[in-house]
Amino acid sequence: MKIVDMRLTPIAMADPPLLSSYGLHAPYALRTVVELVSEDELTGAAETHGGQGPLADLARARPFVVGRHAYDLARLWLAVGRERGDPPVDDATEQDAPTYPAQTYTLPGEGRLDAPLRVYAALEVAALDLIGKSVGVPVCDLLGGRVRDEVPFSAYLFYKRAGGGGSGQDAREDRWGEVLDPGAIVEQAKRMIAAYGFGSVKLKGGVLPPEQEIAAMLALRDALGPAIPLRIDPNAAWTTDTALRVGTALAGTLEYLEDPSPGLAGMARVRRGLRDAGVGTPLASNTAVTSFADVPAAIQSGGVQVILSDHHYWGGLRAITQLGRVCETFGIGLSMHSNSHLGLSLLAMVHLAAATPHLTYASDTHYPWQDAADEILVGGRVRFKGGAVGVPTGPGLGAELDQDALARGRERYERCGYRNRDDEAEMRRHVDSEWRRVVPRW
Ligand code: GKR
Ligand code: MG
Repeated sequence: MKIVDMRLTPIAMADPPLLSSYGLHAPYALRTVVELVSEDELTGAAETHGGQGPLADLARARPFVVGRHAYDLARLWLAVGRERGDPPVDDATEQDAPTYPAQTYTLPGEGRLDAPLRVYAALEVAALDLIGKSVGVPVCDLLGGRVRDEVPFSAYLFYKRAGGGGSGQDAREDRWGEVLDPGAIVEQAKRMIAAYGFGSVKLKGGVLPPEQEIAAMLALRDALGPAIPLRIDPNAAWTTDTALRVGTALAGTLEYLEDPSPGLAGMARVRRGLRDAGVGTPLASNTAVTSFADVPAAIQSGGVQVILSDHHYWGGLRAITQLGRVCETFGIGLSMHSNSHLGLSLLAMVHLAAATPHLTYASDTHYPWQDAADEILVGGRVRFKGGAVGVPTGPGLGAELDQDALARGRERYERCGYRNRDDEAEMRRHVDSEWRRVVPRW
C-alpha cells in the first residue's frame, strides 16, 4: 500500500493561562496534523507537537515518505534517523547543568536532540492508522492486541491565571477561573472529577513556594480521601534538599513524586534521602529519562521508579510497547506524560495503552483544558467515562478528521502569530518583565 501524499497541517487551539516552572501557557497551543494518503485513497492521520520547528522537521522527511509502502516502517525510521543524525544520547549521569538531559530545560517538542524520534513517531502513528483502515482493524490490534478495553487517565490540575484562552474570535469561556491557592485547587479537582470521573489526581507544581504546594496537596488529601491517589510534578523546580522536605511532608500522601529535582543525579539523591528518612515514595520522570539512551543510567542510579513515556518523542507507539517490556524486566513502573493536545493524540495514547500490558498508572492528559470548539475529529470531543476512555473498536485510530475543523485550526494558526511554545516569554509579557526560568528555583 504505497503512500502517494503526505499532508502537513499546522493548527492552533485556544489554551488557558496555565502555570508551571516553564512559565505561563500562551493563549494558543500549537499542534501539527500529519495525513498520509495511500494509492487506494485511504488516509491515516496523526497529531504531534506544533509550531514552525516540528513542521519544518516533518516537511524534510517528505522524500522518505512519499512512494514508500505504509508497512515499511523500520526502514522509514532508518531513513529519518540518518537524515537528522543519530537518536539522542544524553549523558544523563552528569550533574552539571549544561549536561542535564535536554528535556529538563527545553519544552517537550522544542528540543533538537529528539527531533528524528518525534518525526518518525508522527509518521508511524499516521501509517498505523492508514494500515488499520486498510485492513479493517484497530491500531491496538496492530500493536499486538488489547489487554484492556478502557484506559484510565488522571486529572491534571494546574495553577492558573484568570482567562479561558484564545483571543478575539477565538476567546474561550474561562470555565475554571483563577486558581492560586489550596482552596481553588481543591475546587478545580472536585469539578474535574465530577466532569470526567477521574480516579487519580496530579498537580502541576513548581509554581508557588513549596510550602504552599504542600498545603495544596494536603488539602487535596483531606478533601478527596485516601482512595484517590495523588501526585505532584514541579518540573525540577526544587533543590534536592527542598525535594526531601516536600517528599517527607507528603509521606504517605503521594502515589509518586514526579521530577522533583533536575537531572538523574538529583533524582537519585532525592530517592536516597527519602529512603534514609523511611519514605518509600517512588519517583517518576518525564525529564530525566526521555529516551532509551537514558534508561541504563536511570536504572543504575536508582533515581527513577516510574518512567513517564510519551510516544510523541520516544519514537512512536511500537517504541513504547517495547519500553513496557524493558520497564517490566527491571521492575520499573510505566505511565504516560502529556502536553496540550487534541483528540487524535488522545486516541493514539488510548490504543497504545490498550496494547501495553505493563502500564502501571493512570496516564496524564491535558484534554480537559481544551475546548470543544477546537476539536478536529468528526463527532467532536472524545468522551470519558469513569476517568477512562474506551478503546475504539473501529479501524485505525477509530476516528476521522473533520476537514472543516482542521481548516479552522489552520486559520487560527495563521492568525494567532505564535510559531513556537515560549512559556517564559509569556510569563514576562503578563506577570513579571524580569521572569526567567530558574531550575531549581527553591
Ligand atoms: O503543560 O505546562 C505544561 C506541562 O508543564 C507540560 O509541558 C509538561 O511537559 O505535563 C508535562 C509534565 O508532566 O512535565
Ligand atoms: Mg512531568
